[in-house]
Amino acid sequence: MRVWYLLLALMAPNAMAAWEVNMRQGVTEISHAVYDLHMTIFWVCVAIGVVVFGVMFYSIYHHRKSRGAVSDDFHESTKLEIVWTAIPFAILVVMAIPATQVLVQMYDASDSDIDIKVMGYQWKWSYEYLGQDLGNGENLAYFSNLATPRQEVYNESEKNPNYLLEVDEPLVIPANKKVRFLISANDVIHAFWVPDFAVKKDAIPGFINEAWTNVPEPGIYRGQCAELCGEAHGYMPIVVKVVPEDEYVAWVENKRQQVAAARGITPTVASK
Ligand SMILES: [Cu+2]
Repeated sequence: MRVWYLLLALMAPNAMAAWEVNMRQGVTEISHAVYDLHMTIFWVCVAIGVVVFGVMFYSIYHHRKSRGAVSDDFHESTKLEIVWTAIPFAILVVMAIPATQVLVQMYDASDSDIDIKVMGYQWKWSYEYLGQDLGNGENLAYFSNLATPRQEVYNESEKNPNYLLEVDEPLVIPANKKVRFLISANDVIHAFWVPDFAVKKDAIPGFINEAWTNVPEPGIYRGQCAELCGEAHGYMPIVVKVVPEDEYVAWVENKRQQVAAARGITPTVASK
């Protein structure tokens, strides 16, 4: 197996990525906490597996019928039942402590610097920047559509590296700021998923779910709708462009003017 793996890696270095079986570490403090938690629980499971299967295989081998082994009679042993209830219970409690700590952190969307309403549609996303008035009381908002050419989808031209993970208008957020997402949907259930931020929340019509992120490094981060939402579910990617704060401020102002002008609204003076 290993030989084939190496051979494949030598033949096609890009294929290595496809062989990754672990979850990605992501780029935020929370995504690292989630990864570390995942690894901790994984090793607890490995240890349990080694002990349980170790005892099992040892018993099968050393107390086999051909050796004349006679089964012990410990049916309805209260002592044993207490032990095999207490040990898993203790393990679960030990695992629940770090898990709860990470969950509490993930759910704490308070004190955000920027609030963005994310709406799922069949089949695109819209982003509304709360508090960024266009000049008529409405917030700056726009749609983000798939940008992959149809020719690539129908195999009429070669697929680019960001195939089905590219949009016309990305979500733009500043680096090193706490950004809160208010997530909902307009038609059916979608899910807003950006793996690098460890953000994955259902977008449900009539409900507003919260998630947040604070991305330290500027860059382009890609995600997808993670809830089967109909025919073009695979055609509504999420692209988040994280930029330095000053660049973000300039972008918001520019975008506000642009959207207001396109809609014939006289834009107000910069609010922030
Ligand atoms: Cu969807």
